[in-house]
Amino acid sequence: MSELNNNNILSAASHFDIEGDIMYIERFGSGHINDTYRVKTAVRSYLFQRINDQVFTDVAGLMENTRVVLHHLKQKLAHLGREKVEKSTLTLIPTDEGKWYYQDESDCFWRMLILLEGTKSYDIVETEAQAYAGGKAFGEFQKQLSDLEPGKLVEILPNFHNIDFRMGNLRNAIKDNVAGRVEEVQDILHYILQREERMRTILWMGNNGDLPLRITHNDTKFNNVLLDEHDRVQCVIDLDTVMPGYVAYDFGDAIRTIINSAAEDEPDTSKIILNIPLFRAYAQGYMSEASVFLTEKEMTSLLHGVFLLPFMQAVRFLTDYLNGDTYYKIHYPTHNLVRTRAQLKLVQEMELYQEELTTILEESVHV
Ligand code: NDG
Repeated sequence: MSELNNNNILSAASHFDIEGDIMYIERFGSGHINDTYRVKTAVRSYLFQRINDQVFTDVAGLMENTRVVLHHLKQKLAHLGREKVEKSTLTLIPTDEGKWYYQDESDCFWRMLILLEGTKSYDIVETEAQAYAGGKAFGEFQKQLSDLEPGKLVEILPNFHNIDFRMGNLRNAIKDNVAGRVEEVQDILHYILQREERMRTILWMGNNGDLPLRITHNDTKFNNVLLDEHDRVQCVIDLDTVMPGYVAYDFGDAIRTIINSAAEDEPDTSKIILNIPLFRAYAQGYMSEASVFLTEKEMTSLLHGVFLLPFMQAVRFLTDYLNGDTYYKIHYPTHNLVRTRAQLKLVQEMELYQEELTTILEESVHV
């Protein structure tokens, strides 16, 4: 996507029905896909985003999904009153033509949301209370959407968590070798291929009819939960990938960030160790909401998700590295390689603690 200057951003922002004159606009957040800004007016703050239309090629479908999901969530919470609803769910601001996104002259796509003041998000979880809150937030999110017909949403990124699809992309990247980097990653490829078969369990269970398709979030990094000043859940954010999926994907992706004592892209892999108490706290928080709707087989699938998601994330980072870094935003040339190694270290650690993780999950179902 093209570089933006302040005039482009300001001019796009002026097409939305916001309250008050714009005082300033600044970069915001640490997302890898969209460009995000905070727009401050004399009245309040807004979150303003340029949607990455190379990733989300169907922007109209994406925004319609968001609208349907938000409408459903807001209806579920309506009994709590308007103020609470606005604090606990995202609110889209329409354009002055009454649309949910604006397409500018350079074909950039923009959307505006209310920025929830006084909230915090964490890239690394610090306390068990936060981990529990995160589990509860995503469990509740799935529960609230469990009566929304999956067919009401477009599968906005088809095969998003399908490991066969991701391995296929990796194989294509190896074959094309556009950046000439295949030779230097032989050890990693070997490690990945050794584990490929085992990582197909969820896909296999799903294809067998053992797992119901539900509406899932599909990007349950811990920093996609906003907490209030007392570390209570306030709102689940980043609804771009909400679509039909299996609950184990959400569980595994959350654990990927919760259990890791270091950042997703920690270059020193010796710092990547598992924080087991945080795993237990997340699992308990999740089960406190989800145990009422999960089937037995879904419960057994959760552990497979815990292994699969860091593995799949490594496959995706590595694929992007081999393709010359065209998907994720990177901050230095080997960033995707460093991210790959960090995710695989997590898989390795999880393998060491598999028995403990299994026991904790079994126990948290019965708390
Ligand atoms: C982005 C990705 C998400 C991935 C994460 C890694 C999309 C749309 O980065 O899948 O897990 O930090 O690809 N989102 O949020």
